[in-house]
Amino acid sequence: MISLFGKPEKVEPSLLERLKASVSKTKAALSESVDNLFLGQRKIDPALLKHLETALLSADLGVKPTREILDAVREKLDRNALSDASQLKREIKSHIIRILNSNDSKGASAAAPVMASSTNGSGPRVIFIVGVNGAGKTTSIGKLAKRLRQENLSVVLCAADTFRAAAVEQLEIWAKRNGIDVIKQKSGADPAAVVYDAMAAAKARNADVVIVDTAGRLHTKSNLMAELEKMKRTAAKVIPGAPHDVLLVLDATTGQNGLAQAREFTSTVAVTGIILTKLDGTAKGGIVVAIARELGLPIRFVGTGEQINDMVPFDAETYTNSLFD
Ligand SMILES: Nc1nc2c(ncn2[C@@H]2O[C@H](COP(=O)(O)OP(=O)(O)O)[C@@H](O)[C@H]2O)c(=O)[nH]1
Ligand SMILES: [Mg+2]
Repeated sequence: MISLFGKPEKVEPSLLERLKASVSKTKAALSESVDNLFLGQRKIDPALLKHLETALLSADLGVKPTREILDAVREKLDRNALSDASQLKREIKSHIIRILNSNDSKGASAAAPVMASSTNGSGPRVIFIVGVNGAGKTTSIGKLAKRLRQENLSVVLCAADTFRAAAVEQLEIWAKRNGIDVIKQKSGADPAAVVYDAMAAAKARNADVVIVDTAGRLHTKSNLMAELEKMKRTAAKVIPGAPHDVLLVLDATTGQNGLAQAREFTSTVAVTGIILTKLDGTAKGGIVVAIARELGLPIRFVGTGEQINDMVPFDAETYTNSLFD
């Protein structure tokens, strides 16, 4: 069974280690500060709650989730249901998991077609990768292709970021690592024309999946969005129903700024899921909570480094546990 877009049944131990390492900074900022709150047997009082609020906000959980968590904590306190750090942590954890899981139903609908794609002859599954420059789109495509290849799926890459010559070359490097092909044109070509070629090639070859790399020039926002629309229409003409997924790549180190960018994208393109990159470089891993809460989109994968295996399927419990345990 292809677990690519589904809930991972079990995150492999090696991946779990990688995830743990990548959230270590966030963990230090969050979990340890919760522990510190209780040093010297402090009681849970308003001052302590203020410190907790600061810890949650500085891990970038966002204002709304932080307020919700604090409200829940206060409510339990009023009922004398919380007395020590471990109970407080458990309460925070269960809230975070609830927020992270609240978009799962949306995830489920995206999961099924991936699994069907290789068997029911409905044509290749088309995945668009969108996001601003430098977010990690091309790198994530390389990692995603690796996962798909491990599932024995045939993959075609589409170099629709035609704006920079280097972008095509970079995609080709990842293709080579995966032993797969890139459909490309000259730099400066119409991205929709490249999409057309890639769809036709994937169909002719009976490929299972096509992953489309796109440009991310946010400063020409209306052009970019018009360009994306055109690419989507073109894809659908060749492969009905395409794109089946539009994954928005977000750089975790940009924190709340990244969230603002994400809103720009989601307001114009029908994004179906998030790949959150560079979790390894930030103490602001709480951004996953803000994303789930604010965007209402499932997080599919998190990037934990620059190498081909440095991507972990996202799972709320695993993620939250690695933050606190
Ligand atoms: N540490 C780390 N670096 C990453 C990750 N994902 C991407 N990068 C780096 O981010 C930079 C930009 O990535 P790229 O894929 O070119 O972004 P694009 O412009 O969106 O296609 C590169 O130097 C990547 O190696 C990640 O999960 N962790
Ligand atoms: Mg790129």
